[in-house]
Amino acid sequence: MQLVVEEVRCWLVDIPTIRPHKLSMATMGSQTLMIVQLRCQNGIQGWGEGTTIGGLSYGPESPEAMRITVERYVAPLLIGQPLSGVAALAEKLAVLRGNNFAKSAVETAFLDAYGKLVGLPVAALLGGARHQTLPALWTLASGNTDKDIDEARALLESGRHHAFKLKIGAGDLHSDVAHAIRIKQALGDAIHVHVDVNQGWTMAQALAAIPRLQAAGITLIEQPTALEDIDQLVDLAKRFAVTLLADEAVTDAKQGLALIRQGFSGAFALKIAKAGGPFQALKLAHVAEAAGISLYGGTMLEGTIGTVAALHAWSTLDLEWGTEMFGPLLLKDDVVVHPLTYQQGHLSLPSGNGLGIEIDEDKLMHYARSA
Ligand code: MUC
Ligand code: MG
Repeated sequence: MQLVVEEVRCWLVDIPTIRPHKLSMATMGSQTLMIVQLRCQNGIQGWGEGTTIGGLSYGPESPEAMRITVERYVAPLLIGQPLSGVAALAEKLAVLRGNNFAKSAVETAFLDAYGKLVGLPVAALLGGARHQTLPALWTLASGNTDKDIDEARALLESGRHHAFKLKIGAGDLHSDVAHAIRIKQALGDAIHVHVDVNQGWTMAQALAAIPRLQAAGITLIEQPTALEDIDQLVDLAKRFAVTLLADEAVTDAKQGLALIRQGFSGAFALKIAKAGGPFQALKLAHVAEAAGISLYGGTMLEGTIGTVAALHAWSTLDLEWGTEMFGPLLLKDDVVVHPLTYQQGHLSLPSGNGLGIEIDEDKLMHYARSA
């Protein structure tokens, strides 16, 4: 069946976070969602979302640039062209270099619309859901150890989350390590705690810190060194029993293959934004599976639209390290009618065709920037 896009619209939506979220490269007080709507023949609408962290602090695409990319460069390629599915869309988008975050928003909107056209959920277009719920951890990043411990204890008590990730790499090495160890000790052996350094360390710092984190029972060490220093990541993964998780260093299937060829033996963080959409992220996942690399479902702190898009893709996989699809919970509000269900450490895949979500257009207009 062919989907014909008639109009492409974008909005930039700013939503405050429930508390400051402190990462090595930025402290977030709000998140910008770049929302894409594909208006298609027969009244079908598809919705997508592109996000990043801290403007241009995380990657080379800002939300404003994603919007221009979609409006100026993607829309003319799509409008009026019958497309037989997500592979045909990928072929069209391949003429545009880079800009994977913007492409992810477009691929998501396309999958939503195409699912509505053929009467199937997005997961079915991507291979079929093998899981209706997925584990979802919470990220502690208030910038204060005691606050993080209180936050984790409250979440454990409520049952909403059973596992945590800590954002470190902004402070000095010894306080960061002490912070992680204190939290791990406070939560106990049974609770998975993983740290994300977001490239904050030199190799020497990583060599000093990782043995202490490993001894304290930290279960995953995410992207300790600079994304381009692949040899360091490969070396660290070989040296330590604790699993090294590649995040910024692995975006798409090609980069994954390059890392594997260099002998990387850790795990990969999948993100729809890094790869250029849910379909593209699965290409990386399949390369990793073939090489015996374990997987983790990552987020760019998307709201509900992007989180659900990723969830459809992750539901087709076995993710040894679970997911961090908690983005909507960090936001004070969202642009959907029904929030996602998080309970017992898990997030449920919504039912229905396409993404299975309903957009609240009043909220979208309320939060959208006027220019
Ligand atoms: C990242 O680098 O993993 C995911 C959770 C979070 O707090 O930040 C992101 C990005
Ligand atoms: Mg990360």
